[in-house]
Amino acid sequence: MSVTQFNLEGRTALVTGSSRGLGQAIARGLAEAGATVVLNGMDAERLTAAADALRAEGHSVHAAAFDVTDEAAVIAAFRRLDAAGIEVDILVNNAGIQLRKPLVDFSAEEWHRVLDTNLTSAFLVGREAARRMIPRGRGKVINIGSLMSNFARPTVAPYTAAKGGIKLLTQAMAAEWAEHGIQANAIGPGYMLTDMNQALTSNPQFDSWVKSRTPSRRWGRPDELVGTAIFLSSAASDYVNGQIIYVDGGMSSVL
Ligand code: GCO
Ligand code: CA
Repeated sequence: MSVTQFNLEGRTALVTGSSRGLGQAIARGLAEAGATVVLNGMDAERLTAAADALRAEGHSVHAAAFDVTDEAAVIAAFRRLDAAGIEVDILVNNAGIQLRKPLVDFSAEEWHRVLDTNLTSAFLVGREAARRMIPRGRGKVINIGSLMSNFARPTVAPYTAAKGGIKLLTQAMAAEWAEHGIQANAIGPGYMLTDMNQALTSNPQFDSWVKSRTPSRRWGRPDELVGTAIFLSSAASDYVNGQIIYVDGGMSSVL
């Protein structure tokens, strides 16, 4: 075993929802490990700014603006990557939204929007990536789950259902794709300091709940997901499949 197993030189990683938050941190980390990264987002301006920032740091970056919930857009985006000779060796299904309210107050439209963005997208993008990885006999799929892949709390039911689905979709991907040399795994972030959680970090009660409920007694930083993302993107994890690794300060393991 040598540390070169963690080297991603020559590999291309597509990270969905990577113009900010966890996705941007993961994309930066994979680039620092040597990968060429393909950033994705819906907002072309924000995506260009994120790509320019990574290029300014000396990394090899492509930007692919497409809606991960729109099957035709996903298919077209992969066809554009094919035409540009860009092979996705590593896929990080990170795109996600959060809506918080009592379940009885959710509309069907809001339910579908959360499930489409947080779960169906991993199927749509994963399917296109796997259709190209299978003939190559290798590939890495990393689905971003959550502490909520295994635990629930009030007001985030659609998100929790989607992240639970991500855990088992990851296992289903491993069940079908492992024989083709593909490893599909998940990362379950705990409470991280991201834009999506702004409403929580600025709420003193919630902030003290997270700190009392987390053995590490603090929120996580997005860059603290990078090591696990590099591990799951690299040869170091070639015999790891269908797993979810919680990066949560111990929250999911300790009462
Ligand atoms: C919430 C948060 C959580 C975190 C994270 C925990 O409202 O409880 O949004 O869902 O974002 O997903 O793993
Ligand atoms: Ca390649």
